[in-house]
Amino acid sequence: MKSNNDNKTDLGFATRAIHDGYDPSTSEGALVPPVYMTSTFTFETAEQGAAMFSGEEQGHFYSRISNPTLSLLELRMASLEGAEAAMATASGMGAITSTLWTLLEQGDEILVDKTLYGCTFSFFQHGLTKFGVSIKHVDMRRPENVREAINEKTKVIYFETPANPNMRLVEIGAVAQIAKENDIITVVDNTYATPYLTRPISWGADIVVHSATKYLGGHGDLVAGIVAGSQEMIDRIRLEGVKDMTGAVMAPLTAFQIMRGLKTLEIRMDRHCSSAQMIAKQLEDHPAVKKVYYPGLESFEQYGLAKRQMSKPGGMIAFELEGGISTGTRFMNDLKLVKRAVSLGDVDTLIQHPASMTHSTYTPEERAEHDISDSLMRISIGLETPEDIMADLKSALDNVTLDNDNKETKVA
Ligand code: 3LM
Repeated sequence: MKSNNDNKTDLGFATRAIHDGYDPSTSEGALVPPVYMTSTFTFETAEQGAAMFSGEEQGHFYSRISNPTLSLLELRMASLEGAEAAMATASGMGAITSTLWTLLEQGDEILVDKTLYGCTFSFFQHGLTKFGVSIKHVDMRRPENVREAINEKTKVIYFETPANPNMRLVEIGAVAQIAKENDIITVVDNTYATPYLTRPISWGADIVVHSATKYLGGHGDLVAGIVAGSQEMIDRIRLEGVKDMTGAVMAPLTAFQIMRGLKTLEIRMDRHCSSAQMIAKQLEDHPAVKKVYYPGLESFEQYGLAKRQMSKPGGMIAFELEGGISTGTRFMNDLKLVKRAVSLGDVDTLIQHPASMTHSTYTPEERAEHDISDSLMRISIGLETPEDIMADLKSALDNVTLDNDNKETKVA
């Protein structure tokens, strides 16, 4: 298939996110690219149809395989990730499952980081294993653990950085180097960072997957995914994983919404990051808070790696309160502006409790083993006035401090 990133340029990130791959003169001068709301495409002749099916002739013929609106989004995502090509999918899980079902076979092993998004963990643990693929979890904060865990069955290494929900980072360059030496494919979930903050392919990763539901869309109004990588791999994922296995294709209108989101990705991320930095610091200084996990804090265990690998520390914060989860529940219920909801990367600030929500796919024992504490809370800092977000959090935290003080007085 033709590379969907043939027109690489030296233009900046935001410029490419706005303009790449589209010339208004090809669409009656329309500033915004048209949305091709069509499932199928007509052939001029029967021979042309046959040639397209055999791959002799390029072109769109059915929207489960390709569609011009999706192709433009794919070109832009490939450009932003620094990849040869990309594929748009129906969801982040659609991107992950389509990729891994393409890459893995019965008898293969996949090495995965210790902490993963709940449904990704479940797909590995309960999905892939049903088809004879074995899973090995390793703590990838230490790349040497990866080298030690590799065996002749290892075909794929998979991780998130920062990891959902505990913010642990993985050094992409070090792990990808070990993978290359052993002929293993590295797949990185770049949902938390987005290509504006981290570009895994530039560090040596082979494939990037995204939940585009999050920052790429950015407005909490769609579910979507992206895979980016070499042309050869994306062609395989398109024709094996998506076309024949998952059918997880994105709708044209969703592609249009994501392209609108991408136009403001850079400025949204700048604001997510600056607000999160301010809020993380103030959370850390509040007496009701036991621990904050945010890559922009000097107290963050992997602060040095965050500085090297991320251009900014992101919009996600994890933290624990003094008093554990019962206190956390009370705290969440006291919030007024901040919304109690899963998902992340939206313009609205969202808070959730991983152990009972996004990561309830892990058993309590698995959560303990995978460093997901029951008292961990996760907040996705939105684009509201940062002082308003902080004021809401502070007022709920002040109530926690009052409660804790009262408990201490009673015990005394
Ligand atoms: C969440 N996460 O609240 P979709 N990779 C990462 C993710 O965070 C997610 C996916 C993939 C959340 C969704 S929980 C029911 C809500 C790092 C999703 C999957 O298929 O687009 O949801 O992406 O953490």
